[in-house]
Amino acid sequence: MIQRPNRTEAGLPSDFLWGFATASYQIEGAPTADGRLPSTWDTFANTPGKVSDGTNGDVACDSYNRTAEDIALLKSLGAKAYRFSIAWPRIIPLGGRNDPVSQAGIDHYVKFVDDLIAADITPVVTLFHWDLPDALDKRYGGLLNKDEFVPDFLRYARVMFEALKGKVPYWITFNEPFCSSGLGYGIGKHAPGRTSDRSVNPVGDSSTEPWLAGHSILCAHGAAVQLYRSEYKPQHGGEIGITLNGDYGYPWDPSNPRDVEAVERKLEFAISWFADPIYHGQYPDSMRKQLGDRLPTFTDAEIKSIKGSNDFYGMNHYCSHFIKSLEPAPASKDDIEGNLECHFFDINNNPVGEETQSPWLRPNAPGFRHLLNWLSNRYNHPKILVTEFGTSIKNENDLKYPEILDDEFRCEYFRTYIRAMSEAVAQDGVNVFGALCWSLMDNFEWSEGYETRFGVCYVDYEGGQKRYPKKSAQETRELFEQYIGKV
Ligand code: PNW
Repeated sequence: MIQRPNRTEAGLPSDFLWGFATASYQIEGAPTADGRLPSTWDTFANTPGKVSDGTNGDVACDSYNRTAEDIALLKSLGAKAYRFSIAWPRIIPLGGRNDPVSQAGIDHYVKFVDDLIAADITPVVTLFHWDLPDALDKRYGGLLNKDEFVPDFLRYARVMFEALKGKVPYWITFNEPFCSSGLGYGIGKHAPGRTSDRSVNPVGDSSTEPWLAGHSILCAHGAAVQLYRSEYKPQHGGEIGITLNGDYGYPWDPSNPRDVEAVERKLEFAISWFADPIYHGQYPDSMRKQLGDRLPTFTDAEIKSIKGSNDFYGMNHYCSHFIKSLEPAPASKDDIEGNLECHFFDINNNPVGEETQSPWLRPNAPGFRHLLNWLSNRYNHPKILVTEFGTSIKNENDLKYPEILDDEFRCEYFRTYIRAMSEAVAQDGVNVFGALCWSLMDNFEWSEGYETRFGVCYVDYEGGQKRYPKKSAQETRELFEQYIGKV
């Protein structure tokens, strides 16, 4: 660990970049505007039984038609940065490298970025936040077909690098490849919903497909970074990286060495699956050992483009679990997590945190600081941009306006998490240079639809999508302002 003078217990640098995050399919609506065609998420959400409340992103927050309103909202909340994603099906509706581009779609995002800059808000742009053009899935199997997917993604990336050159200081190639691969092709909870579980989907093979999908993403990321660095960065500057999700783990039984070991394996299966090739040039040994040749291998050219491809580490982090090793390892049941189980309670029945509306999320702020240190140590102290953190609240959706604006639980989440991050920076020397709260506003929460809210602003879906800042919108601003400039 890098030693820093312990000038303060908790603080963030004076140029710290803070703000809010969203993603195209979750907020935009307008599914056919400017020539947009369906993404795999449109198809998935419109398949009965896939989204718990039977909804889809057809209207969502209607942000495609409310860009000025959203920028004014960000401004009123004091945000310095905004992370949003571009919808590939708006840029190249059919998706492929020989398919036509939609100039209207491109113009929309160019204007949006220009308007953000004019409002003095730094754009943080994600190229792929899960809305793959459905035509590519139908044409060749999407992420499963690396040789087709990589050149198609590269063409899309080039169109956006060209359109936004000189305007975007932080590019993110992919959001959470673990979710695209593991949830999309392993358990089938996300688009395209493929899995070996025949009660969920008649097609898919969870014993191989997640690793193929993940491999395609890594190769496409490497190729896009190589393109950016050779043709855009020299003249236009800007940094590029990938966003990886990762929750922290504690041993379910700290006195059991198998559980202690399983914690490391859990972090490797969730995070190092992608981060090890990027920082160390190969998949983690624990994954190779368990998966054998079900885990693909890189060609020399691929790994050359992937190793060293992060200018910064994009970190999404929400929560922690207690980790229980599965013994003996069942044939393939829990491959995706690494032959282990994640629990909310430890061996003595202590909860990791309080219940929320999300079946996978219980807040535990110390885990955030632990994970920041784990990443910093394993990957040689990278610059970290926290691209998402936040929480849902149990039964928040039962509340009506104006009571719903009093989101004390979310305020407490941000109080403890921003404090933990500020301690990691000030006391442990972890190099975090920015943090974006998930989310600017309530939105389409994937397979949980609109019943689960993550916004610091309430969206009235029955009242014309009007946005109202909750208490946490003010609280996050005060918290960042309190810590910024203190190291
Ligand atoms: C992330 N899970 O998704 C995404 O990047 C956001 O789009 C999303 O809205 C946010 O976190 C809150 O969920 C996840 O089931 C979705 O473990 C589901 C899971 C994890 C992350």
